Amino acid sequence: MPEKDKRGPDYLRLRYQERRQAMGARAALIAAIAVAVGILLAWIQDSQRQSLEEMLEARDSVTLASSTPSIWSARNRSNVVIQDCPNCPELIGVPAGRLAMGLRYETYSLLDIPARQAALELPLHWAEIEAFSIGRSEVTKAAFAEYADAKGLEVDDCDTSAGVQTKASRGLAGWQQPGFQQFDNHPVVCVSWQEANQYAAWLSEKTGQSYRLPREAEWEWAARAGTQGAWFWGNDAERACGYVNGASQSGAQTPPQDALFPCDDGIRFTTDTNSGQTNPAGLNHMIGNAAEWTLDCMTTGYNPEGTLSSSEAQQNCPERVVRGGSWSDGPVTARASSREPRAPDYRSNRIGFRLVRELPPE
Ligand SMILES: [Ca+2]
Repeated sequence: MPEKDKRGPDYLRLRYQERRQAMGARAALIAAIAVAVGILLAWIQDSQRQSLEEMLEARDSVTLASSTPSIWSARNRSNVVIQDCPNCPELIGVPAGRLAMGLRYETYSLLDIPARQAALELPLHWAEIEAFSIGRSEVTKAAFAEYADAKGLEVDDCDTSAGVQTKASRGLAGWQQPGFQQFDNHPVVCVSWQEANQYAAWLSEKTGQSYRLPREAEWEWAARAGTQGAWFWGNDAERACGYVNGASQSGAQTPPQDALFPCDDGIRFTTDTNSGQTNPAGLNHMIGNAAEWTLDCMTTGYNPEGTLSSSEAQQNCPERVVRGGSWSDGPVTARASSREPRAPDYRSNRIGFRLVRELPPE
């Protein structure tokens, strides 16, 4: 039989109170540490945001004073459109120049861009651009089909989680069936970075010309075409539906990646690559419709000395840069300076591409 506790109820009550006090003190200490950590994190975030804002403001004054929109005026722009074969891109010449590349303070504050996303688009820096020519539209489904037929390329694993009514899926969907209805003049989507490059190589061989994906700086130079706003028509998101096939009110049933444009374009998925208003360079759908692969390797921010990465970095590159946003993106993603990192073998029904040809039209 166990021996009875002789210390009595008072002793036990005392022990109990002591234990409760000790637990209370420990809880108070943990709470104090949590508050201190919270304050520290908030301070770090605040100082990061502050330095981001200082960087943006300092650079903006340089940019806006030095912009040269006149080379993009209709008077100075070449109206020559060239096409090397029936399904080849219709090419428009883009002048050489100096691009202030990256996020402007006005855009950052207007759209309340998350700090982590903004950091990818900074610092604002100068990029020297040589003349080139670029497809006035995204590569179409019909153009890609010619290549896919020639190479026997089949439907393959494509991320159709954007905008499809059924559950998010990956599997049998591919460029032929991206999860929504498309016509021949729509942009091809569900094409990986590798496949886009292979298409460019095939087209180069076929035409004897030099086709490739745009460098990221070339893409932004052509998309901005001398403009400084979030979009080529300015900073007014309500006017977006006259200019961009992004996620607008008619796409409200689909889960967008960010807030919808505050207007209705009546288009839910992709649309005719030659439709809509062109930008001052004469290009269609640089923003929206299909988001577009570029040649470059993603970096966490820009090298302020220039944007060209070393060839070594380009070869061992885990993620390439996608630009312009798509039919399923709202104002935070579908704009001139936003950057999206994607693995080179990734396929999505949001992402297609357009090509450049290295020499401008004569
Ligand atoms: Ca596009």
